[in-house]
Amino acid sequence: MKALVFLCGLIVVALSQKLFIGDQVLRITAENEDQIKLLKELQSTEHLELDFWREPVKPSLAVDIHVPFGSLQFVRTFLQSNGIQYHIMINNLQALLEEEKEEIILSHQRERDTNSFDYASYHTLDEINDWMDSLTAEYPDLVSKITIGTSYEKRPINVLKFSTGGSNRPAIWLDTGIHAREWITPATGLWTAKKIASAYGQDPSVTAILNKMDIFFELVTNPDGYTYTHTSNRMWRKTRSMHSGSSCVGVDPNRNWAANFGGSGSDSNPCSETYSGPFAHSESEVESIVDFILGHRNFKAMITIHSYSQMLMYPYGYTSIPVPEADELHKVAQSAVDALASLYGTKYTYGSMMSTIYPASGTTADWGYTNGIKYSFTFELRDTGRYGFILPANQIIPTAEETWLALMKIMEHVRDHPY
Ligand code: 0X9
Ligand code: ZN
Repeated sequence: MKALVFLCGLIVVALSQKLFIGDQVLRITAENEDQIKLLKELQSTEHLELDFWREPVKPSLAVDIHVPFGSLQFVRTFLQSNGIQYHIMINNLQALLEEEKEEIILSHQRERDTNSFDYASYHTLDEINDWMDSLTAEYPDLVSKITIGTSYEKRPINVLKFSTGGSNRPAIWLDTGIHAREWITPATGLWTAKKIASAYGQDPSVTAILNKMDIFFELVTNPDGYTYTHTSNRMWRKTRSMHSGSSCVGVDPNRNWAANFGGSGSDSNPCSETYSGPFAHSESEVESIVDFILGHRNFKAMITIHSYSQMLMYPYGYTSIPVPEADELHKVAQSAVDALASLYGTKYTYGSMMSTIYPASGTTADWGYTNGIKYSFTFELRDTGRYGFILPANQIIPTAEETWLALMKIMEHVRDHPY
């Protein structure tokens, strides 16, 4: 009987999930500005329902488009007739998602502690919350969980605090999972949080960081969106809030911060994937962090982790005017990406957000920087587009291991350069 109920449950979940049968992800290499312009026109053709995983910006940067099956013929003809080169990165998105699901079912087990936990698999929000409780129970003198707010759908916004004492020590902020579909980021976050906890008292460098500073780590920064990617639509990016005047759901939480809010690289259309929201900090997921960081008043670093593209970036994201500390931040980024590459040869590009990826306004790192947090960085983890947001689970641990080397370089620099 129990098995039958479980099976029915699975079928109900499966039926309520958005399907992507026959959808493709195309990689396009624009040869000149005219082609970029054409791609932008394509992007604004709403009825095609294209999802630009990587936007058209400049000819040197590849453009990745998730094309629904029904729009494929039009898009292919459009590209061919305009002489725009492309190739198929993902041939059938649904097939890749099925593989991902199978892997989750295979590895699924009720983990009782953070040692037997399967870090090489993707996990649901409930599993992550249970894991956080285990971690705090296993390292009671180092790790605690604080709730800094509530999401739109009333889920707690949890942050892990790593602290060896003192009062209001200088602090480092880390967040993963602000964009719902970027599953590799909370998966990397779990491994990283366990690493921090277990390395204290063992690894002299981590110990020296934690003897001077506190680390705050928000693993699932967009809990409603993350849940939605598990239950309904794997490709969801935004929050799940509703705003008057539109039936479209969600705000891009990486366009919602008060740092050139509403400027270039963000969209005022509520149906857009880069919708900035009705006003800055309209999203409680963003406002909770803002209130927490401003209330704390002693944050020295803010590191926000996204995927994909293999990049490490510092402010600004909305203007090409360099920040006064650009030389220092550039050197820190360089040493971090060098350390990262030393493990598996994974190559990262680095530089200001504006010059490395594309202009965007209202982002986390620009908010951190303009609020006095000099060491504000944005990571874009693996890969460069072969799998994009659907990075196979067997890459979780290698990704976390290499990212750790980069994070350590940044955190050591912050530790050794008090300001
Ligand atoms: O667009 C974003 O928010 C980030 N890329 S993602 O695919 N993870 O969504 C990049 C943000 C980098 N910042 C700026 N370009 N300003
Ligand atoms: Zn992102």
